[in-house]
Amino acid sequence: MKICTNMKERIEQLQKKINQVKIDSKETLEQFRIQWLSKKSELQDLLSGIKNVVPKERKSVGALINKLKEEAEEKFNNYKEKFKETAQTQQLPDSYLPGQPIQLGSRHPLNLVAVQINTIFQSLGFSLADGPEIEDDWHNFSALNFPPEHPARDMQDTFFVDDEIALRTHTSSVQVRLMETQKPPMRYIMPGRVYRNEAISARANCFFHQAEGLYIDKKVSFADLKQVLFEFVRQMFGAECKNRFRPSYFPFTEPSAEMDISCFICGGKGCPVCKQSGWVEILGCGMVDPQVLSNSGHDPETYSGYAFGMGIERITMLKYSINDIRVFFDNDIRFLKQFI
Ligand code: 2NL
Repeated sequence: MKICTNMKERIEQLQKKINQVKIDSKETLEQFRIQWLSKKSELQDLLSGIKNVVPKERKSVGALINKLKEEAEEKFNNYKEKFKETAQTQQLPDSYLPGQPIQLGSRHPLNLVAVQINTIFQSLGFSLADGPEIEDDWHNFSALNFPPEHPARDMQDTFFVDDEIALRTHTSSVQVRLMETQKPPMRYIMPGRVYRNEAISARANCFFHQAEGLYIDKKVSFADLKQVLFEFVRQMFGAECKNRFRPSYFPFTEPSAEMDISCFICGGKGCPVCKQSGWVEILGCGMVDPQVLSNSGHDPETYSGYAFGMGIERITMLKYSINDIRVFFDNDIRFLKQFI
């Protein structure tokens, strides 16, 4: 009899306990299943203890335990259903929600200007060319008429890998490679990165970018060179832009010249950008030296050619009024995002 009262009390206690269990997640639901519905649960324990109940009471006590078990199962199934539903609704994407905007990058200003230079010269019949950034002495210096004692051959000015190999100091090395392998007429524009062993400042970096052009054919003249460069300036800086040529010197061209354009900041009146002169230098050029032609396998009696070279950073700084070359390489997003 005592056992029976104990059993009923225990059943009531368990019922209270089961009712009090809070289920608010899949995890707490699983805990509930283990605690109340598994083979090791207290309810199962209770059922196995039924043999100790006096036979008279066994039926009613058994019914109470079974009822409790059913209640626990019902509670479990209800929550199981509930979590299934919410899991399903969470999985379904709401097709009416606006999409997440994709953050767009922007083009680097040097790339914008390089592509613009390429496009202009391509419209004038030039083809794009490319070449190695690590060069041998022949292609970077000797073939281009650099005398053995030229300062550019010094460790102070050039990054050498060993006696024979260096990081190219200009894209002319690629032009030499083209001349060695192609037959005239040839007309190439060659943009690329070049390296100089210089202290980094607002005006100089240890690497920068050049675009160089080369045209070799029979009867190429300085007048042809001027005409192509006039058209480049017209398309790049506008028809109102004036220009002038000044004599200059490069080891690989003869005669050589530098081209200035009227300062588009002040319109030629004088300002800090043009250092009050009204003119800004944009490129160097000249007729390919006959020695350079024969160095690369062409008879200077039959062929002539012109070449020009410009710094892409310089053109970009002029175009966008940028006064410090280092901003191109800082990768500061506040600078870069201004260019679309
Ligand atoms: C400058 C001047 C120049 C060249 C580059 C060249 C190439 C060959 C033969 C002859 Cl293969 N010349 N290139 C000619 C004149 C000037 O660059 O101030 N560049 C930034």
